[in-house]
Amino acid sequence: MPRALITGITGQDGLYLAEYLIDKGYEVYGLVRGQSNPRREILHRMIPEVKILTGDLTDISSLIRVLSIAEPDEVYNLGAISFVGYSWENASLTSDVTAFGVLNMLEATRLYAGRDIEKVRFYQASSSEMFGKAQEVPQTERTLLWPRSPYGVAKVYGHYMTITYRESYGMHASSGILFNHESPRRGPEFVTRKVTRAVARISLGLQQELALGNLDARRDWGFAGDFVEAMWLMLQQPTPDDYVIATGRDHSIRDLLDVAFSTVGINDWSEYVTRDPAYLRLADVESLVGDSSKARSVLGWEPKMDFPSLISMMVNHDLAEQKVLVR
Ligand code: F7E
Repeated sequence: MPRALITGITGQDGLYLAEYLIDKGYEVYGLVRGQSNPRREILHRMIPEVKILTGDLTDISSLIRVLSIAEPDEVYNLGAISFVGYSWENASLTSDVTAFGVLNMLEATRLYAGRDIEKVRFYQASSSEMFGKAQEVPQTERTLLWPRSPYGVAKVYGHYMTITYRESYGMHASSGILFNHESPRRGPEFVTRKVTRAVARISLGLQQELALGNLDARRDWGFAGDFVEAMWLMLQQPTPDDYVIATGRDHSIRDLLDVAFSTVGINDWSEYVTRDPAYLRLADVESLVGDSSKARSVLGWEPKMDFPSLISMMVNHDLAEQKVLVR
């Protein structure tokens, strides 16, 4: 039975990846941070097969301990402070976790593997936020990185450190440059879930307004459940590499509003949506769209769910969830 260790297992991607690997017959270990973390209980209820280990990406000794218990064949480093908006307010903490946490995980994995460096395969969750002020359209693995937030800068550090470990130590370390990926498990601070939840609540008469920031931003949004498959495929390749994972189609926040509101039969959303400068970013990433040709040809990966289906699915999930809450 192959063994996998996932950091960030209580997040959206960690949950989908754990389910995916368990279905494939893996023994899955998950790193969970902190004392009395309520997510531990939620994870246990959702996926009881996962073996939970306590540790923190900022504490390398805890990572060495966890690796020696899990004895993984594959390490998926998904743990990060991932909300871009928050990263300006907590730039130092974001760097400690999202940047130096990657170095800690790489170094702990290298020490754990010892002389047999090829015995462990490593996946790093890189991000399209690294492209920031995009220097070409669409973005590929060769596009110049130009991050626009402390989060983006931290991800660039992790990305290059992963490449450095691959090139210095011969580690089987790959980076997935994932464009935005969403699902009903997305946190409500991210714009897709914020919108789908608000639309569900507005249609049920539980909320009157939805306050947003930049409506002109464009993103390449895919389904998180599709994207975790690409992570696994990267680690099954004979040689490690970096891959853009994206749908290749971008949409604006206005398009997102169109699809979400029309799912509940509202065609004109202008009377419900207000603008609040509090949600504007100090430097926003205006537009991102990825070219995943390399992943499609080398990994045989392609996204299955399109944007309208994804957003409608999220609205319908939130309608069901909100109905239970008000019952
Ligand atoms: O913002 C605009 C906002 O917070 C998307 C993370 O998973 O994907 C995610 O980062 C856009 C931005 O995601 C609101 O200004 C307008 O332009 O949903 P988001 P993100 O920043 O793209 C990448 C790939 C990651 O790696 C990250 O970890 O939407 N926007 N109004 C708003 N955004 C939010 N959150 N809230 C608003 O009210």
